[in-house]
Amino acid sequence: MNKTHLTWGLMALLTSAWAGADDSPNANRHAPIGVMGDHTHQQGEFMFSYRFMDMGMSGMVSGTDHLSTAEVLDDFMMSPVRMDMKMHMLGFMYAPTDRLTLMAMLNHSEKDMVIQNRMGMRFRTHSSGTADSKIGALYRLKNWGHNQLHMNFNVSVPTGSINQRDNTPMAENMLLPYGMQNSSGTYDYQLGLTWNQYHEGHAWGAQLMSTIRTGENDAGYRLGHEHALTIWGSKNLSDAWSLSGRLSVKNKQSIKGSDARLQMMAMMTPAANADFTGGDWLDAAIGLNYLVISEGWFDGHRFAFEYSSNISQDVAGIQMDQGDMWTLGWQKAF
Ligand SMILES: [Cu+2]
Repeated sequence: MNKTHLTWGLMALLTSAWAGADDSPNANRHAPIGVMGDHTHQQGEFMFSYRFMDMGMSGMVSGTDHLSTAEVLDDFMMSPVRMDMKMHMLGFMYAPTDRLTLMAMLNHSEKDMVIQNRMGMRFRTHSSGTADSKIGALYRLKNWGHNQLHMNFNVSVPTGSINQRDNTPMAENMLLPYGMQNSSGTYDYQLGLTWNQYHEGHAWGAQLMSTIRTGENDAGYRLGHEHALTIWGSKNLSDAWSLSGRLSVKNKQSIKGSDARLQMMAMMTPAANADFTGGDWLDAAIGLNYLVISEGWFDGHRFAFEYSSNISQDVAGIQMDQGDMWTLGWQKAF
């Protein structure tokens, strides 16, 4: 064997090893579970997913400053104390071609808010039901080296309700404030750009996503547009396990217009003020991805966990402290 043969042989071996490593199933081929529309599929593939998100907020902020309940009660008759939001998300993806992946998502939300009034009395309001649904497409723009760039386009259909009510000490069956509703009440468009860089032992990714709301809902307002950037990195612990870190920045505008039915309540609690809904948030998250690699029935199933915490925030008016969120997910492609 001469040098040329050896070189070609080595190159072939390296290429197949590299290609093998790159194509072989491994946990960090998917972004942290809190990221949506992070990956595309091969022609003919489809995928089911389920996510459970739980977000816990407690305390109030004004701009960047934390406020005590007593401070809020200096200006308002009632102050939110705690809020818990749970979301169940059922997802479906299908790729008619290598370039195009279609997706759909159904959501169910449950929200609880504990409120305190000036007399020191606390009460709880609850809302639950179908939230807004999403249909969309991911279009693969470019692959080069270890990189992939794709575009995201989603339409959010207002299948949720902007008329959630509950009993309170003031009145029975009262309309709940904006944050307790589970719909925008409008058709919203999401436009995004997603970059992934895959290596054998680690991966990088970033996603830019804008949510543009259209028109005005039946109650005479529309939620603020949102712009978000998230950047993540993940490291394989083995083929099956990967560890991830992620940073997200989000800018949200305040509600345009207001719900006339909340006019009285807006004077009583900051939660019912439409101008107190915008802001900037920076969150950091850590996550764990697990891909089952076995001969058994669970082969190819993915399980993932992510815990996210607010690092800094600058909000319009007086709002709830962003707090912590965790996400649990399952995914399986066929
Ligand atoms: Cu998928």
